[in-house]
Amino acid sequence: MSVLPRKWDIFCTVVDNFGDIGVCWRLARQLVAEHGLEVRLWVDDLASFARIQPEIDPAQDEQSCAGVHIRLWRDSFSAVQPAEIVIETFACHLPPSYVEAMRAIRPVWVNLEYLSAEDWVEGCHQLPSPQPGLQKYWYFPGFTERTGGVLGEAAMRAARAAWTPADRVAWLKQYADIDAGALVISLFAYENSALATLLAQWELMDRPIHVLLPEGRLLPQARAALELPDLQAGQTVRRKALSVTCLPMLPQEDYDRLLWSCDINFVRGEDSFVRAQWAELPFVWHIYPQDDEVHHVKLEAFMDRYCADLDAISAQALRDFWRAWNRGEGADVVWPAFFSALPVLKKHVENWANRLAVNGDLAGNLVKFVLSKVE
Ligand code: TRH
Repeated sequence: MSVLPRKWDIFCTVVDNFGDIGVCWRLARQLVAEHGLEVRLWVDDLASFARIQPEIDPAQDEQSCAGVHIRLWRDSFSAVQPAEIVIETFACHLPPSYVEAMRAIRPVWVNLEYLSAEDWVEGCHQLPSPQPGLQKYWYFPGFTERTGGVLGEAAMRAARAAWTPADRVAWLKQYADIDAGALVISLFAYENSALATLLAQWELMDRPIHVLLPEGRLLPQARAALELPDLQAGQTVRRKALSVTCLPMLPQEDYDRLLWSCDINFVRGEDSFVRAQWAELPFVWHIYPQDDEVHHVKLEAFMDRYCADLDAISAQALRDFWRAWNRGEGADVVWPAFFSALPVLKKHVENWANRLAVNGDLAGNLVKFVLSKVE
């Protein structure tokens, strides 16, 4: 019987934003916490890392956090002994000297890819990708049992299940003074030209709306729409039914708690998108825009899967709102239908999360795959 090798290296380049390190950091921590592995995480941008995990010191080339050994991945990569398992994330190109050293010990080498709901993913998942003197494998996260699943730690799922309405109120209170009956919305997104008219629409709601806006790429447009050029983290602005509180960047685990505490979560990219699904509350996905517009195909692929067993009216409301938000126009026009669908969408996301859990989580599935490849 094969024995799971304990030493793992994970390589992460931060292309932009926080999703690359966000995914790698969760994976590394989970491999240590739930599988008892020794993980070295190589990252080329510690400053971005520190934004989601404040204990990280960007000035330290080597440090440990949550049991993970963290190393700054410099261009001038000095020779190290490769681990027994090597995870290259998002095709990030390992240092040539490291690959050379791998030839001597022939570790299991996996390229962990980006998450997509498209059908072709099932056909490519776990395929070998032969390299001179080495074997590499593709590994694809996804939403079906023929993919690697999505990241979802057992501890997070237990904490989410135990999160009570009282926890929610107490947690939110740290950041904002929120009316008891308000619809609370977290709003994490890229720049979006649909924002101004959507905020204007929310001002006119019968019910109070409280928006929690993480500081970042959407903030300049929020400042312009609210005519408050100095709006910054910690401040709240009120306009008729609408209140907007700008939040500081939260540590990653607190960002989960934010998602568990809102009525609707606007999320983006890859990692927050997955966490919103585990939060089991209605969400709106702003997909990472790509130059060749291929993101629209990916958006439709996810909506097809996600809406497959949703009633026609709620599915249309979701599709219309997500499309408008991703197009950057007309979200205000389709908001009323989306708002009406919220009770159904809440039940729906709970069922969806239960089904996701049946596929197993990405870290656990990856461990099983690696074990099957150990010679
Ligand atoms: O930041 P993102 O847009 O990340 C990415 C990158 O753009 C990447 O290059 C791209 O390939 C990928 O998307 C698809 O969105 P994402 O993936 O949601 O990552 C955000 C991370 O930031 C996530 O781990 C949650 C974390 N976060 C915090 O820890 N605290 C916060 O306050 C917020 C708002 C986010």
